[in-house]
Amino acid sequence: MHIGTTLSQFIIEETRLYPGASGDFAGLLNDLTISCKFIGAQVYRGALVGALGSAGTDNVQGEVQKKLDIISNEAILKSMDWTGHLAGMASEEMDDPYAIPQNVPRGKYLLLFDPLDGSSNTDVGISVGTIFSVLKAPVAGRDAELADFLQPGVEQVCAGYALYGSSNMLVYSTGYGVNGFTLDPSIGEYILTHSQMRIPEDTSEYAINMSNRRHWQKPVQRYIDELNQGTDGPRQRNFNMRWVGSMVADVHRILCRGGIFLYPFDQRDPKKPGKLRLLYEANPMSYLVEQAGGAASTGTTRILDIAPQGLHARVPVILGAKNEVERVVAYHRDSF
Ligand code: AHM
Ligand code: MG
Repeated sequence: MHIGTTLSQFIIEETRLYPGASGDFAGLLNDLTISCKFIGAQVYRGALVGALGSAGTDNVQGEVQKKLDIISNEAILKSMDWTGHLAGMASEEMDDPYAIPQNVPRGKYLLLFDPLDGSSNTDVGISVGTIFSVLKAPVAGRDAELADFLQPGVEQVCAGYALYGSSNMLVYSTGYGVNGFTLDPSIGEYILTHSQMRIPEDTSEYAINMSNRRHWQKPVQRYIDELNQGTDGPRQRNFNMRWVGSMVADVHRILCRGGIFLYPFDQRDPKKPGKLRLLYEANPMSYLVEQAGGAASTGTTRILDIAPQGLHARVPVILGAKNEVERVVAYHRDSF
């Protein structure tokens, strides 16, 4: 049996596209995949290793932390902080950036991550994942400062996620399209299985938490209401809805078979213009979606152009099939 292209081989071959690459980035990505294998193993063993349930603590967002949130966060910190590739790390689960240990050289990259996205789904056997974003440190070789992380998404040098679903999959992009790898547990390697993933410009499938309808602004209400009217409404065809409640799984479905995902502006809490966080959820997913031929907007602004206001800033997210995202943007334009 032919083994296929391993992720390690793919990373090294892709790095050769960058003249003068030192190998630092390839090392960083390889080390990160080790934590994705570890986290996946903990998620799949679940109750067998006592990993389910709440940890009894809150994170900076005021959300209850699951045991797996903390396990996953620690796994990434520990598999990355010794490598010498990073000047700092930031995570959904930590108020402030994580400082690299004193005895380790400071590298030239910054790693931002949501260690376990969709963790409210861990106790009920539903897919979850890890989201990551890599930036260049403005000054290599010194400790990263908070301001160093506040770069717009267009500056990302790599973005991706690991999905702990029916398989453990690693999907990422460095700006040459989006490729997906499936973990072969029998050999412990991610193997290239989804080459150059593309999102069709049109779709008949959407993802949104409908229970929030009353909190949305008019343009999103109009868009979703029209989809729901199906053949009886202005779109004159039926649309199907899916909502996993794990962004990684919802975005993965869109990369595999198309669709549009919305976690729009929400009028519940003026301090939170959306639920999802810009730096480690919206930006990496928007980068992947654009690399796959889709679009990503808040409704009024391209997500990758936003200047971040803080490490845990939240933004409205509308991403996926280009023509559908453009339609939602046009509805916003019409109404303001
Ligand atoms: P988390 O990072 O705390 O898991 O929150 C983010 C998740 C996304 O994965 C998902 O799209 C969204 O929250 C679901 O929110 P809701 O429960 O409001 O439908
Ligand atoms: Mg999340």
